Amino acid sequence: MTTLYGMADSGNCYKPRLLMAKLGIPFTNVEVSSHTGDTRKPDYVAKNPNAMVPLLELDDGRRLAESNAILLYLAEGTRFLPSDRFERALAYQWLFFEQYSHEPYIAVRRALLTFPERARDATPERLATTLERGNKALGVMEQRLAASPFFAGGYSVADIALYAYTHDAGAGGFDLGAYPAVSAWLKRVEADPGHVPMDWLP
Ligand SMILES: N[C@@H](CCC(=O)N[C@@H](CS)C(=O)NCC(=O)O)C(=O)O
Repeated sequence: MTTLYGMADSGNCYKPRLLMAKLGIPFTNVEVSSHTGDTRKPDYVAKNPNAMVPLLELDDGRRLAESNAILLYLAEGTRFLPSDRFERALAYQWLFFEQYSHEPYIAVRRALLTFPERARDATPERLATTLERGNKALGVMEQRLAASPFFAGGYSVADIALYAYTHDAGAGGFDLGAYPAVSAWLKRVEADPGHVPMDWLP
């Protein structure tokens, strides 16, 4: 059976869990947590030299890292990857945006404020930078979602990737009330059939 190495409270790991739940793909979940240092232990690093979760392991033993690459692999041939060439490129655009302009600020600020082992990194400068850049990312999303119900045509991997940390941005000190189009989109994502919350496990 497919195995997902992941962390329960990681948005990056929630992305493949959410998509596999929606697609009805059975999988075994193996908790490998950075809180306990398990992501850096030799037996796990032998599987993923980048020492991070999520990691998808297929039945035949092949492994795939990077949450958005895993989403694209799982979504192939499904409604979650647009068939139109331009909409598919838009989905890629928003996946890259998520990793470069969103996750490093919105997810990291949440980790700095809520993960005990990250508390020493939560300097005033780091908190200020992540707040400013995270709000910039939310502003970009607000502009897109004021004009379009989803990021790339219909509901797609782009929405899953951006939902993962945006829905819990409040834990990182972001005020989602200032972003009405983003808030309305969160509800649309949650209303899509088969949605499961972040703490869902198979
Ligand atoms: N770009 C990677 C980022 C993954 C990532 O940041 N994973 C964190 C958990 S959310 C991790 O494994 N950290 C390991 C550690 O800090 O030891 C992805 O999208 O999969």
